[in-house]
Amino acid sequence: MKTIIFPDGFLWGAATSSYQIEGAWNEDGKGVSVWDDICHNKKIVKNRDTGDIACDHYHRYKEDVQLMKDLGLKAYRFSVSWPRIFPSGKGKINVKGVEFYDNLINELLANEIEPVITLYHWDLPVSLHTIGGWESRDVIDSYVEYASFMYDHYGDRVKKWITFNEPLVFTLWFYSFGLYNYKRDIRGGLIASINVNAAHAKAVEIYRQSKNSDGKIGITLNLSPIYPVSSSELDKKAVKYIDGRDNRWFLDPVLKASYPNDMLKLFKVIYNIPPIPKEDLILLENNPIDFLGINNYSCTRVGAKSEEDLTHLEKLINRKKLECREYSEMGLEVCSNGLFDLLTRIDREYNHPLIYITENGMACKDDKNIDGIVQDDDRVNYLKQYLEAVYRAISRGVNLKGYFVWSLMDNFEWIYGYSKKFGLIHINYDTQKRTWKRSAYWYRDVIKTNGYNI
Ligand code: IFM
Repeated sequence: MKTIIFPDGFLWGAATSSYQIEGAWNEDGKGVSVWDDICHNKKIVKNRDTGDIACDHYHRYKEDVQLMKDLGLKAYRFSVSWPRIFPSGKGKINVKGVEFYDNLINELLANEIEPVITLYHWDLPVSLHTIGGWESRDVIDSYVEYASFMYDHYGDRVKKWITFNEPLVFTLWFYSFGLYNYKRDIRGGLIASINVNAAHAKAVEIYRQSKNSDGKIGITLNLSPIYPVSSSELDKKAVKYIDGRDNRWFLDPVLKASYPNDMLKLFKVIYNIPPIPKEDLILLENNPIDFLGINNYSCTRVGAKSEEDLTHLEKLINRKKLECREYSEMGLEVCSNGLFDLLTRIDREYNHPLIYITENGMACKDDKNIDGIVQDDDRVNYLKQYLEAVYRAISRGVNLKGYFVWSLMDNFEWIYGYSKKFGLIHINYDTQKRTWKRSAYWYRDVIKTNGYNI
């Protein structure tokens, strides 16, 4: 048995997002978000579930902060619902919505839990979606207006800001399966991703100019280590392209103020994307981040059967399960060494950035309750393995200062509705009763002792 002890001051946290937990979708003047619209009007979400009530966190935030306190969390990462603050995306502010986050932040601070805010975790005000969503440069200005308000109003108490959560997912992936308009539109997704990077850089710029600029600002990317299914040259090329699309396309702008040349060429040939505006690159250059948030759950295995395959990037992902590996309920391979590879690679190739793991966790079956504790041994094993990889990376010199479990509690898992559960805390959606899982007790002890036995 080995004991792992993390460095002093390591930031132990848990994460959630507004649409996934808040509920109160139309209360107190909140505007409609794209996810309200998707859930109400499109037949895409499993069981036609919606986030209308979700975990009812909007009304139960005090009880939830108490849970965090009992867990011993040092930090809580949550996102703000943009349409709760600006119901139409810009212009008139909704005072009640502003008050909700004031109360939440004050409650966290009163319990010595650091609030970490994600400005955007996918719930775009629907009025901005109708003018083109992230494909429209006008949305950048509205986002900057929103961010600016947030820093001015909450920045005296909030000292860690995340501009966006997982741009890869809400641009390239959502557009490529037609989430927003039922039309596969990878080109649109690429244009959206370019605009999001510009919005990110502007949001960093105005943070530095705000009256509360004494905190830290970064972005959260979902990143994956990419492995070839064989050592053939074709498979290695496949790795380069998927790594280019899913990792470098997002890392390079925020850490090198550039876009990867190979991908620019490929995307021009396949999707005829326009050139990156010069002013975007200048903005990115002038506005570096303080930290990189990394969300990681698994690894990606890829391969190509022919040169022709290399121009259809989706075909390169190998979705066949390998018999020797373990998989989560999301069908994702448990691959903690992959996180180690990813962290050491980013450290090496991107000049030793400050990193927080802003999400990591597992969807697993956890419907047994013994003596009042929900049994989720698979999740405990998963977290043990992944935290060990984090520890190894830190020991190798990676500048990693904190870790947030996804998620504090079970919640609305997007197109999977409530069918996938990631929480440390179980939610009974009929009664809204919160019940601790075994993983919650385990994590509480990890935080208390700043480590664990493996
Ligand atoms: O629930 C999501 C979250 O919103 C973004 N990152 C991945 C999580 C689990 O799939």
